[in-house]
Amino acid sequence: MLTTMSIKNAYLLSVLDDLKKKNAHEPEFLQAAEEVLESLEPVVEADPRYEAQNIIGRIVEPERVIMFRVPWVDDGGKVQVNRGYRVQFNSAIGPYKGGLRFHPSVNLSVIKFLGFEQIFKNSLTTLPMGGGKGGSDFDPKGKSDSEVMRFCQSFMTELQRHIGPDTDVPAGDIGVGAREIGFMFGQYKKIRDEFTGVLTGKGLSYGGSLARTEATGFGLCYFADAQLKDNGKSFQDKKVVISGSGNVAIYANQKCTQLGGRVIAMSDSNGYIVDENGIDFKIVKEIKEVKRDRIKTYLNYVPSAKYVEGCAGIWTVPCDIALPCATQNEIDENSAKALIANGCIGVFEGANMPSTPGAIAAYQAAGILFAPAKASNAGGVATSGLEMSQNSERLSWSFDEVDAKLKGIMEGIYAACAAAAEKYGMKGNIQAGANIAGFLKVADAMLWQGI
Ligand code: NDP
Ligand code: 2IT
Repeated sequence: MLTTMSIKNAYLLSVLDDLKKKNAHEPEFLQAAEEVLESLEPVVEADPRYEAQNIIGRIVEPERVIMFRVPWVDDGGKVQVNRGYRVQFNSAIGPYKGGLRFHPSVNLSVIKFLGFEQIFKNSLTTLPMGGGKGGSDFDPKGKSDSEVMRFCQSFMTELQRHIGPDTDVPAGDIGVGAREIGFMFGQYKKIRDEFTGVLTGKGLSYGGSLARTEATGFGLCYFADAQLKDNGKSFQDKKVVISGSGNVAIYANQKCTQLGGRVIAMSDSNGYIVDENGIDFKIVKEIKEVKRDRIKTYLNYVPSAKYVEGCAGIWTVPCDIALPCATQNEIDENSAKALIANGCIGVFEGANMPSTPGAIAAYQAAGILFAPAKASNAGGVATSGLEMSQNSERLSWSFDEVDAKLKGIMEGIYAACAAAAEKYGMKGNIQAGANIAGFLKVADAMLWQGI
């Protein structure tokens, strides 16, 4: 999997070598770490303090990993057990912050890759948030609301002792939305007897922020729009393919349609739909948020649309712009080459690490635009940061106020990534710029705080 290896710096190579020995069974984590370390080569060579203080060796090691048993009773009275995780990766610039993922594919490697990425993403937002991530191999799909509630209560019964509004503030991710956050918040409050902003993505009636639901998808499009404009392009009249049909995908559809694009394909893990007239995000919202149904039922609303079984084929649908918003490694080298051959001008990542190293190499070789997840999907956690601010001052801001702050943050992240790339001799390489800009603030804080 790690095919892009080009690090020459001896210090970075020794850290990477050690990391591979210690984490040999964590391919996703190694993939995420190697991608960042590669970008940091010029930074480490320019400032000897990072090696002298072993900042890189420290930043790749989580401050704390918590793994726990989550027992619960299903509707048939049978006792089930899942595994829960919280990886508290780095608290140099603020309390640990990052989502919880409930999906059968969750394991320690997946949670560590997500937690590691979150360190740099949260730094890029400019808000005071450290990096963390958690979740479980529990699958909410096909479970009743009562089963989901009992699972969430059991999960929080253990997690509550490790988190707090100034310690660690989880939120949603795949399989964790408003329903799950509500059940977990209720359980935290019961056990701790505290009404605090311990989770973000809360319902509006109990401390949630307006625009948090839309924030990741909207933020992705604000970022893409800034990058397109900087390159003399825009969403106007562009054909857009969006993978996934969950929280990020739905609101990416809404915003890029507002910006003049036409979304012609969306997917779930079973397959994808194609509607050349443009997919109405409101129908997808109804299918996914209200009915919790499959994307193929879009054909009941729009019989002229097409459904294709299997999700990977979505990248063969000719488009101008690709917004991967489902999961990690969903675009491999072949899919990237298919996108490029069909004339795609840019890939802007909504999901975390959706492009394999081979796919990224293909984008670079073709010279198309590429926005890396830790920059382009930072709008969700940035708005979580705004939710924390509102909770702290016990006030709530209007939708337009939050949305305007989100837009400003995303434009600022694009500018910071572009500036860092240029400063370190890689003008236009937003991937390297994101890693460098995200790293510098955290590393500086670590230097100030001592060992
Ligand atoms: P949701 O659970 O709301 O939706 C996930 C979507 O992706 C569903 O359509 C799901 O299909 C699809 N999907 C999940 N796993 C796979 C898979 N293995 N193969 C194919 N499709 C899959 O999650 P989100 O929209 O919240 O998250 C999507 C991505 O965005 C993730 O990578 C997440 O980490 C990232 N992200 C989320 C943020 C947020 O605020 N929510 C913030 C930043 C990043 P199905 O229903 O069939 O499983
Ligand atoms: O990957 C992510 O940035 C998220 N799932 C959002 C995290 C958050 O704390 O809002």
